[in-house]
Formats: sequence, structure tokens, C-alpha cells
Amino acid sequence: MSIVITAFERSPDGGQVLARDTRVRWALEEVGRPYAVRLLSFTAMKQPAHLRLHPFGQIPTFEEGGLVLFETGAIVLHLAQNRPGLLPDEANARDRAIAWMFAALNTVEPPILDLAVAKIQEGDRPWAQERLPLVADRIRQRLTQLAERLDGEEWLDGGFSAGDLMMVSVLLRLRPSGLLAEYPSLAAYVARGEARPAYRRAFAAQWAVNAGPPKAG
Ligand code: GTB
Repeated sequence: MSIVITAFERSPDGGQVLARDTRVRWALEEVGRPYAVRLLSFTAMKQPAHLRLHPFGQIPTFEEGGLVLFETGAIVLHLAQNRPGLLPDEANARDRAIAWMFAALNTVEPPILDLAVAKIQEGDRPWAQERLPLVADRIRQRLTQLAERLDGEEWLDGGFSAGDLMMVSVLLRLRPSGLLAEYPSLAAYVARGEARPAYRRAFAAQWAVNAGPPKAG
């Protein structure tokens, strides 16, 4: 059965991998599944046809046969559980890798998203300059804890897993802020993720859609 995912017709970040389809593309590449991409405008994302796939009118979605999924965590977990390559065979190690996926999405990513909101949506509010350092410090707290746990290891828990895929994807969003560079061991961890051939293929595929000046029409 063929797989179809959705992505931005034109990502607002110009292809700097901040949009979440990249994590799904990366997981697909890691498990060796070919896929097609349906590109959507912001208008199309809010139309009934897409809302039937994604109740919140967002990207990415995943379709395969009769299965429709939204939420990158659910999509990556589905791929990881159904093909070798992203989860260890041993049951406890498998559950720990899944715990790292949740940690990336539920514990590390929220303050990172807060920073984006504080800068982009709230940057012109009178209290923004007071709030920004508070949000940055909440991120630093998580990065300090994560760096302590990584403790010079290559990956979070043994071999590369879906937990690392999700954590690296989340941390990548921090690079433009300069916060990631404050933690050389985490910057190196992210670089290891980016060096994986599967990641490079995923990046190239989304870059081919988004890079360059806006397309006419
Ligand atoms: N929890 C969901 C998941 O993990 O799948 C969140 C999905 C989500 O936030 N999708 C975003 C979206 O569709 C795109 S990725 N937004 C449009 C909307 O809500 O109307 C988030 C994103 C988008 C763009 C940038 N950027 O360009 O900098 C960064 C991140």
C-alpha cells in the first residue's frame, strides 16, 4: 500500500526544517518506506477535505490504505512499530525509546514552542522583553537536564531510536535562537542526527519544495 503525507505547499521558514513534516519524512526514510507528498496551501488546510484527515487543519497527515493519522508522534510511532529500524527489539528498551519520544514532545518541546510564540506572536507586547528571558531559562533548564542525561553518549539510550529522531527534531528548532550552541554536547547530538543518511534524504526532499524565491502562482 502506498503512503501519502501532507506538507506545506510553501513553508513559512523557507525550508529550514522547522515544519513538522520533516520528522515524518525522516522516519519514513529510516524505515525505508517510499512515500508521496500532497502539498497544501494554508487555505486548503482549513477546507473540509483536509479537516476530515486532520481535525485541527494542520500538517502533516499520514494516509496508508484505510489508515489516516495526524500528530507527528502518532505517525512516527506507527512507522517505528511496524518496520524495523527505529525501535529496539528488547521490550524494556523499546518502551524506554517510546518514553523518550514522549519526553521530546511533552517535556522538551513545549518551552521551545513558547519561545517561538513569545517572539513571533507576542514580540510587540509591552511585556514581551520581560517574558523572553523567563522562557529562555525554562528551555535552558531542560537542556541542562538533557545534556546531563546524555553524558557524552552518542544517543539517549543505546542505539539510535525513534526517541532520538524526535528529540533531535525538537532541538533543531532551537538552533536559530542560539540556545542550542550554549550546549556543545547537545549541538553535537543534533549534528549526529543530521548526519544520518535518512535525515539528509528527508531534508533534501523538503528543501526541494521550499527553497528559493516564492514560486509564481
Ligand atoms: N502536534 C501537531 C503534530 O505534532 O503533528 C502539531 C502540528 C503543527 O503544528 N502543524 C503546523 C501547522 O500545520 C506545521 S508544523 N500549522 C498551520 C496551522 O496550524 O494553521 C509547525 C511549524 C510551522 C511553521 C514553522 N516555520 O515556518 O517556522 C515552524 C513550525
